[in-house]
Amino acid sequence: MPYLSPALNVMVGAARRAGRKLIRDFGEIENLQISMKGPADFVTTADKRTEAMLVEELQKARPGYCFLTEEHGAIDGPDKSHRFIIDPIDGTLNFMHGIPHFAISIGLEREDQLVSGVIYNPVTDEMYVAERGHGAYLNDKRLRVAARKKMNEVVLATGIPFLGREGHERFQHELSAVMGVTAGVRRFGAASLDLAYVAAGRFDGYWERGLNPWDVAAGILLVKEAGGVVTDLNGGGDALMGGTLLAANESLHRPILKMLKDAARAAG
Ligand code: 2AM
Ligand code: CA
Repeated sequence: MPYLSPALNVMVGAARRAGRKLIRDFGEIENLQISMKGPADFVTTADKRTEAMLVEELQKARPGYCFLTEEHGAIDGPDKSHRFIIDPIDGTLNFMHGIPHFAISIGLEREDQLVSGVIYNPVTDEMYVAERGHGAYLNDKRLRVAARKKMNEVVLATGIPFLGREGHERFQHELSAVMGVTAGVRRFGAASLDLAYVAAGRFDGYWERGLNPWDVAAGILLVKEAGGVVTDLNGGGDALMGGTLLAANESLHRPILKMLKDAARAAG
């Protein structure tokens, strides 16, 4: 059984409740695909409402904590030593298209250190939790990153720079370098779940640029507590706020980092 600190317990409860509502919203989405207007406005509303539910419940249980959320940005509180980092729907584009691969992500920082994390996929009812120093779990199962060492056996996840983002050419260089030596690359569209899958040993690694702290806060802790290594794409410790990230097991992290750096350099 996972160790749930009182705060993590509150986070799990909030994610479950918000997840139940999100499942009903997701059912509606399927009906909206065929309408001319599409589900965009509905999704925006669902996103905002989910975030409001989470913030309200967490605020009630932990009055005074600060927040950093996708919809509101920073919400200041008197207790500066604690901060919840929330993504109400990570994988919004999937959600909007009726693709059942999205999650609620909640991280908690104490004194600027990630201490608790929850990633919940309400469709599959997969609840990923991690508590600093107490390991990472998927439901009741303890997680460990994959042990694979041979590059030709690994499956890496990534994110493709989307509409309006720079770096398409650099990404293509990175992708062809990785494609040439690995067993395969996956792009599922929800950063939090990519990290959860690394923690679960499903993916051997994951890299992406253009990330926000709420996409990755809980996932960084999950991977680390599952024995993995997480850095930014310079190899430094700024994966949470720096916008770039590489997660992998201890043996693969360094060679993958080098490969990506070389490819990015070649792209100019
Ligand atoms: P979001 O769904 O919460 O916005 C991975 O590519 C990450 O980028 C996702 O976790 C996703 O988080 C974010 N993202 C933001 N805009 C996106 C877009 N237009 N397409 C794909 N991902 C997007
Ligand atoms: Ca997100």
